[in-house]
Amino acid sequence: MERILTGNQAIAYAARDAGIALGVGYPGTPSTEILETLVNLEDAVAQWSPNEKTALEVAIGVAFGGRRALATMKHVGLNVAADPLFTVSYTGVAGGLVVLVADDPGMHSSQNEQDSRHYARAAKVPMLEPSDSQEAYDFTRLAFQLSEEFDTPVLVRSTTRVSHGKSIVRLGDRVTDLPTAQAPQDLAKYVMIPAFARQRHRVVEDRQQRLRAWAETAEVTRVEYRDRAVGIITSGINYQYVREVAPEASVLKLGMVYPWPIEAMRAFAAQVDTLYVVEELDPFIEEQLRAEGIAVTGKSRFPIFGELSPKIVAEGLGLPAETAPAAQDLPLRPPTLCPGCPHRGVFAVLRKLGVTVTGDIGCYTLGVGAPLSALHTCVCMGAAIGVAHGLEKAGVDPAKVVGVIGDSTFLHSGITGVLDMVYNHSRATILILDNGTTAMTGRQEHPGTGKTLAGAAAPQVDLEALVRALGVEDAAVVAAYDIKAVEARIKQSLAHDGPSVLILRHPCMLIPHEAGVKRTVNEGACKLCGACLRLGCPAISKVPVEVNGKVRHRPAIDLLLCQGCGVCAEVCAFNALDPVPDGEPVGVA
Ligand SMILES: Cc1ncc(C[n+]2csc(CCOP(=O)(O)OP(=O)(O)O)c2C)c(N)n1
Repeated sequence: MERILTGNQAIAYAARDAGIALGVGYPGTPSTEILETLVNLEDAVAQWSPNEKTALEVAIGVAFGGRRALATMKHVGLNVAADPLFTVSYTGVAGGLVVLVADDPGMHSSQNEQDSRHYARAAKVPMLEPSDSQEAYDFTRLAFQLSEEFDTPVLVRSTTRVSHGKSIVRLGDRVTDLPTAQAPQDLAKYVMIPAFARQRHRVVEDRQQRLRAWAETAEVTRVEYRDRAVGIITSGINYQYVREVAPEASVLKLGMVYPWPIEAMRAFAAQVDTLYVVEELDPFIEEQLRAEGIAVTGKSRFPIFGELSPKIVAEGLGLPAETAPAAQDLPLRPPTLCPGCPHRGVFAVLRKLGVTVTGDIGCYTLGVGAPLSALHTCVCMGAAIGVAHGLEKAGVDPAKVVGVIGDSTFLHSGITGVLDMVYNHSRATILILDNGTTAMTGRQEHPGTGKTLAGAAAPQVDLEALVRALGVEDAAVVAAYDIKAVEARIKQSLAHDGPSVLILRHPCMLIPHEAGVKRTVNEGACKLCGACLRLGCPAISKVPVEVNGKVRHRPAIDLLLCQGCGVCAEVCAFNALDPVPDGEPVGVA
């Protein structure tokens, strides 16, 4: 059967067809749609975990139990899951274990552009890298086979273009003969105390050699000889760029990017006059070739930053750049909070209070941008709490520092940060911006939403009770749109001599809802002060008006965009934002 699928969809089909017992992960662009696809496939079971570490541990349990499991995450998620990854490399598996990691070169939606290939080397696990949706399907299925054959977890690395690009996929037969679960019995294999782990390390090193030997002659190590003046070693999406701009060049396409098939690379190098490595991000393959004494051109011609493209590859190979489609000069469209976003008013309050805001990863990171301009740090998921605590230890006045973190991020990795605050007598004030979803990645469920990935009812964690159970006495829930109450409660917490956690609650605007009372500008009352414009609401635009010979700006509200949150009316000191009566025609008012 053939279908047009994204790489992510193809991975989901492959996992289902390989007979997995479970797909498990935590959302993160560009990996999120894998589990969202999987959960809707017949006979497939998929679930979100609170974070990538727990996801991988659940997948490890499935694999220890003799069944196949897929764990999915974005590149930074693999940092969170790294602890179990390095040791499951030692234990190996019973059922196949595949860890799908999706990298984001160019940082379309990430806080760094780490190259996950280093994890394969560091954890000593094989890594496959598909270059289109068909390979995403085939390599995922192959990964399960290799996992069982070599008794190892297998990493499959995707990147944004492979995950989100679409191409035709021929689906294979589904595995129907599924093994029954077995509880693990082999202590020396599954209990990693030093005495056993020392033995397992030897097994891992031996496995590395066997995997390398496999890669030397594997079908996924593909040599394509054409004109031998130029030879290119490449993998993943870069293979497509190379074929597009240098169709005459000879190519060695690596399907397994670790362990490297070094003899195949050496043999290829000997057959071509000039050897290039075309790889995104780090010189991972290039450095290995150099270490083996193989002359190669790589990062001196291709950037270490960002994504490659046909144009960049053409230029690096010294080919006329016109052979590649021209890059479009599109206008920049900086991301912004949605109209009606419950985070907006909170940032208006924080800006007004003039506090230092330690931020976190989520829609609320957009509080950094003008005109809100009220976020001062952002490191990784959960860091808002530790960084606020650390600023206090550095000597910054805790009455002038506020940490902000979303509900999904708090449950992912914020709980231990609050525990640390309580344990070490921090006075920091933390705001949990609870919009009832994981909005940034497209509105996924989490343990605070009361629903599973499959849409079934689930126990809903009570954030306030959780925070109190951690030992926070100054904890409260405040309605996020009520910005006067938000301001008053934040001030109270800043003055409190101990750790404080406020849960600012209103559902995300992406959750289906009825709009509130929309607003329109009362031109007679408006004093052109700009307070509403400084909210940065996409529904409010600036209209130039002439006043006493000077150009000033009057707000105008697009009633199609307005969600009726009322925050603009709350910040207006002149009551100039009138409610629009029900049934009034919408348009720009
Ligand atoms: C370790 C890690 N995993 C996943 C992601 C992807 N990601 C970015 S923000 C976010 C969560 C956002 O949800 P929430 O904290 O509730 O804030 P919201 O976007 O809803 O405001 C996720 C999962 C990431 N950046 N880092």
